[in-house]
Amino acid sequence: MRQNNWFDPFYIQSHLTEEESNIQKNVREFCNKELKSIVIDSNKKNLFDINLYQKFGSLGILGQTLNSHGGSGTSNLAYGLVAYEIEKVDSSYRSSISVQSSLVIHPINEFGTEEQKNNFLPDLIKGKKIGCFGLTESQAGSDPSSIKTVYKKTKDGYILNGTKNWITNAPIADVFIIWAIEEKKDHKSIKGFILEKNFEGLKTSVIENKTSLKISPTGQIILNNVFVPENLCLKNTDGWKSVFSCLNKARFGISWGVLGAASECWIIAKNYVENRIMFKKPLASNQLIQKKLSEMQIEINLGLASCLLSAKALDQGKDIINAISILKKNNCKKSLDIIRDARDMLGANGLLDEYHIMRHLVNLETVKTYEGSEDIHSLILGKNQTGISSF
Ligand code: TGC
Ligand code: FAD
Repeated sequence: MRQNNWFDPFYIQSHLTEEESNIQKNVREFCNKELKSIVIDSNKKNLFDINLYQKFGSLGILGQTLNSHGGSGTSNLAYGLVAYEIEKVDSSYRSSISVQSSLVIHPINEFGTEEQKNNFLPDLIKGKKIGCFGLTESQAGSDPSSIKTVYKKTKDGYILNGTKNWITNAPIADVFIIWAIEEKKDHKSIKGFILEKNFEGLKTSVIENKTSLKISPTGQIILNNVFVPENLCLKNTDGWKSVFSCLNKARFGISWGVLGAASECWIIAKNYVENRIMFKKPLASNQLIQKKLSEMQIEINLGLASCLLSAKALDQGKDIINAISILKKNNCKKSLDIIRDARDMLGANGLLDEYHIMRHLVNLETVKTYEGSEDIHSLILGKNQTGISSF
């Protein structure tokens, strides 16, 4: 009999190595066992269990592409597959991994000294320490070049002042990657610093009234004359492109992740319409319903096929900046459309917690916004095509 490969029409699975398949399978099992059972309650209570970080560490999925300091040394493709599996449960859990791996471990590994790597990476990779990445400020979201957090050089270090806003993990973090500028008459330079939670003058607060990504703790970081010793400056950064290199990594993972959320909602909707009898027949027997299912299948699989290509290119060391903007923009948009349709296909039941879809829908409003909003990625692509900046 002909094999029906409706779920994987492009044979994406056949492009994975045995190691990549095993990582995907292990993470899927972990999600089913440890995350699915707590997700609804955690979302209601705005609760992130910090012990999860050590579990992520034991699974080898923090800083997983590093092959030093305890990292698993996996491919970028495996990192994408992990994001895909975890976001099937909730974007908050994928966010926790994205921030730790791409926005904290990556800059320390890429721009840090050997001493900084030895001091911070092993605990971050094991999940014994939690990190956060402070770039955004209230007046500097899409345009980070407007940040006002400043550093001032002193004899043996730096003094930092400013307030970061909308920072994932700020309320639970041990390690803070902080981006700050120095404004002189004729130039403005950016530097990254590693701060720790017990530094004098560093405070955090929680954003409590967030209606999206509720499991993920988000907050402010208030820096009031914080002294940062010389040896905690990320010395090897090179202006804004170093900041953006962290964002590239996180955006790559997000592009896979949102397809996980969409895929989960697609299958929930498919199972539902196959069983729901309306007008004396299953909803799945109506053409309009099948059209929606086919559109979900098309967009998810086109997205996955493109993610696969971009992962392979990244693993070959190619520059995939344009692909990342295409995927971050398109996958978020298409996933939101798919999840909205899935919600619709469940009628009133689509509004209930136990069907998960509404939670994914509101989460993706965050994912569409952070790491470059949908329109910012259009502008990046427009600038790269025409050479004209329209920001
Ligand atoms: P622009 O003049 O375009 O660039 C300045 C320098 O940076 C280089 N560059 C890049 N390098 C590497 N990768 C990229 N993607 C790069 N994009 C730009 C560029 O070549 C230039 O280098 P050089 O050598 O010429 O100096 O800079 P701009 O100020 O005009 O920026 C434009 C824009 C809009 C693209 C940028 O500001 C942007 O991406 N804005 C969006 C902000 C954003 O994404 N923020 C994310 C905050 S972190 C976060 O949201 C975490 S979510 C946490 C979670 O996952 O849970
Ligand atoms: P704005 O920049 O004010 O944008 C508002 C709207 O205007 C958007 O639709 C945007 O597309 C549009 N717009 C902006 N400029 C233009 C233009 N030139 N032309 C046309 N349209 C434009 N940041 C961090 O640094 N670290 C984190 O860990 C982090 N975590 C986050 C977690 C959550 C839950 C959220 C919601 C945000 C997080 N952020 C984080 C911040 C995030 O990166 C910003 O919210 C994002 O960059 C957008 O900035 P903004 O919210 O200030 O929106």
